[in-house]
Amino acid sequence: MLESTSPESKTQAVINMDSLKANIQPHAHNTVNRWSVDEIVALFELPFSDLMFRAQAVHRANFDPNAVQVSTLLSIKTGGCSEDCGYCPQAARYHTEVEDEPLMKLDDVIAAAQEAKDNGASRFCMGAAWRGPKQRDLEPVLKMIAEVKAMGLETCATLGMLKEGQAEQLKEAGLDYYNHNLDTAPEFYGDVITTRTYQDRLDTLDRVRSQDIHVCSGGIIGMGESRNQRAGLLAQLANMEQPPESVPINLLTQVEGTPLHGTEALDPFEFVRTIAAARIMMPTSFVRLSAGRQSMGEAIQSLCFLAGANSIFYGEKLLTTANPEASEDKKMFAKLGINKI
Ligand code: SAM
Ligand code: DTB
Ligand code: SF4
Repeated sequence: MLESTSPESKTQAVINMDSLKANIQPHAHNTVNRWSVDEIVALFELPFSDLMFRAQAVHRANFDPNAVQVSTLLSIKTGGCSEDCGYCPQAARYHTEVEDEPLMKLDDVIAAAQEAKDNGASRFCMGAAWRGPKQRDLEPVLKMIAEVKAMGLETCATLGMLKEGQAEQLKEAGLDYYNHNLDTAPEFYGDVITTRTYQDRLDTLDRVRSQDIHVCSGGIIGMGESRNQRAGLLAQLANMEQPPESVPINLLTQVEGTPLHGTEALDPFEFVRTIAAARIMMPTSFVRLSAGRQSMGEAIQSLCFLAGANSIFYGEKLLTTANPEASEDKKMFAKLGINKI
């Protein structure tokens, strides 16, 4: 008690703050100064409070700490996908409750976007269960993007791999963000997906970046990967020449019928640590607390916000699985003093 109020200990506290600040300067994003997996694992290994303090300091230096961006997701084309992503209920080859549905009609998409806007979402993200869009699929989606943009919402799409020339068309239609996840570390990737390569994903992100569309890319935690592999995913994202503006960190939502159903559940603190490491490594990116909120409860979600998460998906459904009701999120935000952006 005496110690913590003595002038000497105050000086000590100042010295520690300074050394902490020196430690949290963002890594320069160049070829010489990249995050190594060992450095990232060292972050994960910090005592929990130290890691949270560092993440919060980085967060406060770059963002309003009480503001969270909200996006609403809509599955414009559900199910029947040709790919074999081991976590995904929409893959045709797995026996889940998700049915193959046709592409939604433009008017229905506009109505859903209006509802999202009325509920306070600032971005509307349209997802399709495709390996990638065929030209005949892309054309109606371009119309959806243009209409949603005209409503004053930011637009985002996640349609799978893009071929030469498709990012140009998306840009022309008014697309602000393209979501395409790396999903996991290169070393674990082949255990989860075999129908597309890691390089295919990087190529799509390059096409998006080349058209000045904002990049949204992250991954899934809790698929049975090791801590080193969680660090490996973050290294891939943070070491990009230009890291993604938006980094979704999904907790695996286990769906019956998918190969990853039954995977041992991840300790929630490890998920919070992943968010904190992402925040420290990508100081100016939005880190999105994505899938998995439904199973987390408010206490773990609050730790995620403290760790630097500053974006969520808002609305009762993600693509095919449940998300907390918007009314519940409103109550949670009010309790925590969080403002939506
Ligand atoms: N089909 C497109 C693609 O894969 O690029 C776009 C939609 S896909 C569903 C978008 C992302 O959702 C996946 O890359 C994955 O990271 C995430 N996702 C899918 N199923 C999930 C699950 N069960 N739990 C957590 N995240 C999931
Ligand atoms: C992302 O990283 N997470 C969202 C969004 N991008 C497209 C999707 C989560 C999907 C969860 C499983 C489902 O609802 O089907
Ligand atoms: Fe298809 Fe996307 Fe699901 Fe993979 S994640 S199976 S590509 S919908």
